[in-house]
Amino acid sequence: MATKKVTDKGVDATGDTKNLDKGVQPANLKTENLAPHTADATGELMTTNTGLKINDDQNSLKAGDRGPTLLEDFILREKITHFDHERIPERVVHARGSGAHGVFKVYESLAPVTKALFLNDTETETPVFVRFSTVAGSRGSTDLARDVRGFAVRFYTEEGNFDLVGNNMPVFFIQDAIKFPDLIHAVKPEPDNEIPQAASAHDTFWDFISLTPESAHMIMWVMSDRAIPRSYRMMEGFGVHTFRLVNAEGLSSFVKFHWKPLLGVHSVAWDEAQNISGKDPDFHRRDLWDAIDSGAFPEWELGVQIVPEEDEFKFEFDLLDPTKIIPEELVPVQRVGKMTLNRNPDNFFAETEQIAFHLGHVVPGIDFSNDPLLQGRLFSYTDTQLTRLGGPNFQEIPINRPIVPVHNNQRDGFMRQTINKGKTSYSPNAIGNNDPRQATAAEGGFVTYPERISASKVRARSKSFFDHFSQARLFLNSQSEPEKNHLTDALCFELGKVKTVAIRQRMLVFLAQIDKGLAAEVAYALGLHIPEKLDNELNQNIPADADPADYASLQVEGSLAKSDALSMVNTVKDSIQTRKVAILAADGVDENSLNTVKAAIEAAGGITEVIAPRLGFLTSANDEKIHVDESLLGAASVLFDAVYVPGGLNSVATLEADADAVHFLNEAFKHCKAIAAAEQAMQVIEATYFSKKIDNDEGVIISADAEKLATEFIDAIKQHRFWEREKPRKIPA
Ligand code: HDE
Repeated sequence: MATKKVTDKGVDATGDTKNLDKGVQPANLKTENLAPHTADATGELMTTNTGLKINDDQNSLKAGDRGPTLLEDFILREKITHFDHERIPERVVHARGSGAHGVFKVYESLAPVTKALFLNDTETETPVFVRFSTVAGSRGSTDLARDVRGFAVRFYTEEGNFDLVGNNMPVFFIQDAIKFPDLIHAVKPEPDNEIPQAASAHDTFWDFISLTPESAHMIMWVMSDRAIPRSYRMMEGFGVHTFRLVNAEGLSSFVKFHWKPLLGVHSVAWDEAQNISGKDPDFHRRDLWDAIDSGAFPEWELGVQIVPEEDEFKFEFDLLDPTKIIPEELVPVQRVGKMTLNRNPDNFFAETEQIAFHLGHVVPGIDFSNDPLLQGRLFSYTDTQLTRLGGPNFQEIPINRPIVPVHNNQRDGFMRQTINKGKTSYSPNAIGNNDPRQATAAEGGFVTYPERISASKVRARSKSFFDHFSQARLFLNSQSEPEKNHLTDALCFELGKVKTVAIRQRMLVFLAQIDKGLAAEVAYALGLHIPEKLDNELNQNIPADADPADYASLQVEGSLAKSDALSMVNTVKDSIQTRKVAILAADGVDENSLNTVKAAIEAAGGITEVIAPRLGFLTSANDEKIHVDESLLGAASVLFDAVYVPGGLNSVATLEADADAVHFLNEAFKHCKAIAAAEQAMQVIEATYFSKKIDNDEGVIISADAEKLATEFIDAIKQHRFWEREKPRKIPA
């Protein structure tokens, strides 16, 4: 095995030069730490695992060239045996994911609230590894499933690993970890026929939800467009639970963690998501990889909402309840640092698959709250990883190693890598000078926050967790009209796939408690009436001997009617960085019309692809050759953010008659995307069904002046989508 050189400039820590011309990141402590475990076969001879050089890797050893294979063939046996054992179990949830390396830096010291060094020192660049994921689907499932996205960040700090294992939604379906297996069994494919894959639109999921009122708030998020992001790079992240920060004086405050993407929060349309799932199931994975590979590094700001300990009971919801947010209007999100993802993994399995996150990986200055969901998670992660990674030594896998030394008395087990010296593996010991010794707090030893607790042991849910609907209503009321329509359509779609009418009916009662208008719209689409309240059936999530009345949801009128932070309409719309623009063209295209707009989009950070009836080169009106990136056969409008048709009489005539080109435009219009055409290309637009609807549409730009068109087109792409097109509700294509 050849290991790579570590240098401080020019070559990154893995010795990889492929990104050098793309502003490559210098080596950091984690890339240095990975380097000795990285192999590069460039220019090397092939060997067996014992280092024996292999002379023939094409043929097995046989008794005569037409004879049987010999058991003696250790080269064949080694190769096949390894292959036979290549697979490990996928994650029981969040199986489908993509990862990347990066760095984090805090803007200003957070020493007043936490002693965590990586949040104190503005000079320290902390290496990170991030894994984004969907929850329900298997490893090979589509990226665009309607689902929550995992947003797990590992900080390799100088005090050990800190994992912030969050999601792209700030709340969760359930309030107690003991319900997690039920939730996941309900959403996963049904156990008799393993259908459907990566989808919540089926009976068992909605059966469970309809009986679990605490899921109301999360259901609003999952039915919103947040569940179908445009890109991992355009999602918010949330730690979900309330955590605890502790400063050097031992003073504690509560904290909610946020990630705010600098590109804004954007989603695709549901019809589009379903199409992307067919055209490119790796859409998000590819998008993340390509962005980092091209040097367009994704960035997020870390946000914190800090609540002083004495304000714990100041809110109308319980800070420990993971189905509640702290509205940003009540406690503003302070942006305290920035994370940049700047390096793709070298090997998906070794890094993205083998990373083992755990929210119990903390550093001094960060501690837990008593959120019962958080408390259960503290058990689950290591437990599941013991099976997934095959034993107790998975912390020695390179991606899981901290950048600081590890010393303790844990020993042996399958696949132990470390060769621990000495006679002692116990503490206290005198033979070995009592090493390794415990660290004092001053030396950085972790000391649990001495929270005072005096209570009886009970299996119970706190009454302060019983308001299930007011924040669901807050979310709904904070959505713009198009967002509300999408949410309603999502519910109609999902419940429409549910076969059992009683489940649909229970869901209508459930929804009516959030909003009668919403329930009425869904009831209409399902061809049902909203039944009278089904009191005793609604909340089955109660102990066997309890009086259901004691567990009835509290109907609280939240004091906040609306929170702007909950609507994606209010997100950042100031850039077209990495937005993909399709340029439809054919032989005879007007070069100036094509190149002026292409150059302007690229100068603004967008990506263009020329799409033509066939691959190879186009011949422009001036006989110049123009490279074609995709043919109309392979391309699809759903893989782009916007589309442009340049002029050129012959090109325009070809496209007008090409059904795929016209469909491309129709579909882009349906999905509310920015569309531009040179005036000369008007006849292509006229071949679409929407040509009569473009007069007042700010997202359709037609001009004879290529420069003016480029400027207006770029402004339109920044808007992301023109949802107002969806009036009355749907657009044909
Ligand atoms: Fe997880 N979760 N989870 N979860 N979770 C796992 O751990 C679990 C929850 C989250 O990219 C598993 O290594 C329980 C909330 C992410 O590798 C498992 C409960 C949030 C990932 C597990 C929850 C998350 C996981 C499966 C209820 C957002 C993927 C594989 C108490 C704050 C991490 C693994 C990655 C993965 C358990 C609820 C986020 C089984 C018991 C809430 C991002 O241990």
